[in-house]
Amino acid sequence: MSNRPYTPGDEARIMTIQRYIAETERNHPGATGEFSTLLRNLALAAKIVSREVRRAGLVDILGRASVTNVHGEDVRKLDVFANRMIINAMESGGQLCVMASEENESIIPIPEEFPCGHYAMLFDPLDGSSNIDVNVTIGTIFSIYRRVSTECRGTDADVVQPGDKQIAAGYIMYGSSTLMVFTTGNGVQGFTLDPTIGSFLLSHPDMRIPERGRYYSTNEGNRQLWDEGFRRYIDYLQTPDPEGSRPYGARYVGSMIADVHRTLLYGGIFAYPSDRRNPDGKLRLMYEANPMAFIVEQAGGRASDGTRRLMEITPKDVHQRVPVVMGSVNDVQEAEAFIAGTR
Ligand code: AHM
Ligand code: MG
Repeated sequence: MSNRPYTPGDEARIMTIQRYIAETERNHPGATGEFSTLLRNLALAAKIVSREVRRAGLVDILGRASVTNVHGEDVRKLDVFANRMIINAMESGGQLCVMASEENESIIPIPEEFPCGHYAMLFDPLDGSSNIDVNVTIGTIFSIYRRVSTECRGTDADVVQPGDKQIAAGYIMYGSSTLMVFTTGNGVQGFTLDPTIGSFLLSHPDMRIPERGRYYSTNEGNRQLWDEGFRRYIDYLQTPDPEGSRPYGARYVGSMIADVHRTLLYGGIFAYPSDRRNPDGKLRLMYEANPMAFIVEQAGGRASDGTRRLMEITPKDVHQRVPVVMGSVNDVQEAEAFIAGTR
């Protein structure tokens, strides 16, 4: 899609997410449609969560004005609410065998009353918890695998697979607009929700990350807790060079989706390294790091834990944490060199 202004007749070229999924499926002879239905259900779940996120502030005002304050609890617990809505939207579709969520300690089996399918889904219903109540961008992250167990209702093995085995991943960002960005291993597509017609429209086709950027994104409040190598790397980015390619600008929202999305579009680096307080990092491998790594790699970038490719890590636990360094290839390689002490 070009950036030229709208001209009459453009409607014919509009690519909705439904049409995109259907056309992609047509290019896969033998596809049963199960996976396409799963993606369509996800888009629907995204719309429902988006509606609730958009209404949250309003509901809060109404809630405070009312004596009973019936909605107040929902607003404060918007992440729990989003979790419930995604489970509701996905469990009855018949495509999933099991789910896992940041909000649930154990795996989420598909209830007996619904058919079970060939896929497993992990998700973080509303990432960026510190930003939920202050009207700053938050989002949903998802990751989809093929079932590997022989159990129709799935087991832990289905949701604890290496990131390399993902067959789809993406995020829905509730920012100035609602955007759904995903990959099925064939590039990265971004769709913006047009609230007037209730459809996701292709707005960011074939997203590519620049090979190098001008921004770094990390929580510098942790500086004194960082390892020497990463501290030296950030010092390096802040040091002016004669060519003017440094210092880099600092950008940090504190919502991984927003920070990685900006990094995808402008290039640069997003990092949540290990530190003295979080020796394994803060972010979760299975439903935060791996899906975002899949997106970043599919856009031509690089995603590691500082020393090895995130998607090659053999996971042990659905909630395990991992250090994260992702973004433009050249920037991430440079960070890895500082972390390894070779620069
Ligand atoms: P959450 O799952 O509790 O929302 O935590 C994950 C979030 C990420 O979105 C973000 O990158 C990071 O935590 C920010 O952490 P910090 O506040 O320590 O900078
Ligand atoms: Mg999270």
